[in-house]
Amino acid sequence: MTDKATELVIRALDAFNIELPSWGFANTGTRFGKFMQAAAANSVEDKFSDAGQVHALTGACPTVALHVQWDLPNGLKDVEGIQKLAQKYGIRPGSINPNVFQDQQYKYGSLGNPDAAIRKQALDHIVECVAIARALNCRDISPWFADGSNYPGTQSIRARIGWFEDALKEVHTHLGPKQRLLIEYKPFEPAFYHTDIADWGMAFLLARAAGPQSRVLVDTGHHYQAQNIEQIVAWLLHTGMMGGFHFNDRRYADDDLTLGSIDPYQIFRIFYEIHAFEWETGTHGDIAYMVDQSHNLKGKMEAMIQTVCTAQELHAKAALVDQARLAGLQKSCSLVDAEECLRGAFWIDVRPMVQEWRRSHGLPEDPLRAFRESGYLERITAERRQRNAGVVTSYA
Ligand code: LRH
Ligand code: MN
Repeated sequence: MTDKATELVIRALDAFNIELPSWGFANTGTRFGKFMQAAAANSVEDKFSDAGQVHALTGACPTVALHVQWDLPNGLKDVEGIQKLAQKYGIRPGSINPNVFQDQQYKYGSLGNPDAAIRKQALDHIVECVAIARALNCRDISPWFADGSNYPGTQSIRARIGWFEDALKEVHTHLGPKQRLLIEYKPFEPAFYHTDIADWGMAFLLARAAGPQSRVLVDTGHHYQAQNIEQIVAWLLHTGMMGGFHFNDRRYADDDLTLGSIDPYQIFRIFYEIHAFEWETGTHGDIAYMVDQSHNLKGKMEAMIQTVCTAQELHAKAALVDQARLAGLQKSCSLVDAEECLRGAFWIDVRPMVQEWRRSHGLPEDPLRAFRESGYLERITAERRQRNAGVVTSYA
């Protein structure tokens, strides 16, 4: 590879961080069951320890996303504990995820619930999450809403839009000057007739209506099969509404599989749109790259290390697209040459350059092998086996 290519990859990786989800280290499953792993994180301290280990091995994930109900069950009272863990494990709290989908009162929705008292409860929780983010010096609050309905005629879709608009406007008034509200959309599940925030357009309009510090969060698993996700990304970049990503992969629906395991070219095409935008505008996209996966079968630590390494490789490949040449080929409608210019970068084996980046940062060339040789898995398995034992889950 030319020095120019290596230089492009090094510069791209220096600017690339990806945030890990605390819940990706815990025992998770599907409605058909949860297969327990003895080494799984069983406390927020375990999650910081695991995230800290992945960052120590990869140098690319200095923050961990927190899900308030799971990681700060006592809300603001847990902030000091989190600050101590961040200190101890060298990993900063990242995006703050409210949870208005788990509790019983949210059966018919949270901000979209016909019951004003329940809407108020959900609003209060999200406002507390803004305060938690402020106390932890976290920039992004990223609520996802399971809200919707399962049968036609059972809810007023328009009334619920109004309730969401009002509530998100209220949330926005509580944001600190540097904070952002990232609105995540999802077409279905757990609601199977309508979901209140089902696609990028709905999230876009609600974010715009909420206020200038609100943006859209794109979870790659939250799209219908035929949707062109990178085109959505292009629109969000063009309109200044691109807030961040929840990266994962899927074959069917919101499968939450490891990034690049099914369709690595999809993530490459997304990174290409961002690199093209940054090249054309000379600006940095101000995008929160985050992982949102649940590792039901793979070892959670290995799956997370695999994910970070794959993200680095796909980001590096996209950085090798000759933007100037491609722009010319697009202008002259040189279809085959343009396609080969883009796809050619995807075929480049960037791993030697990524290893060089790791060496230059005193990091192991092969984080997965370094992890396997570290004894970390054996240690946490011994420590956590008892705490993870006896937790049997069944669908009914
Ligand atoms: C919903 C979602 C959301 C999270 C959850 C863990 O499917 O993507 O981002 O809160 O997964
Ligand atoms: Mn998500």
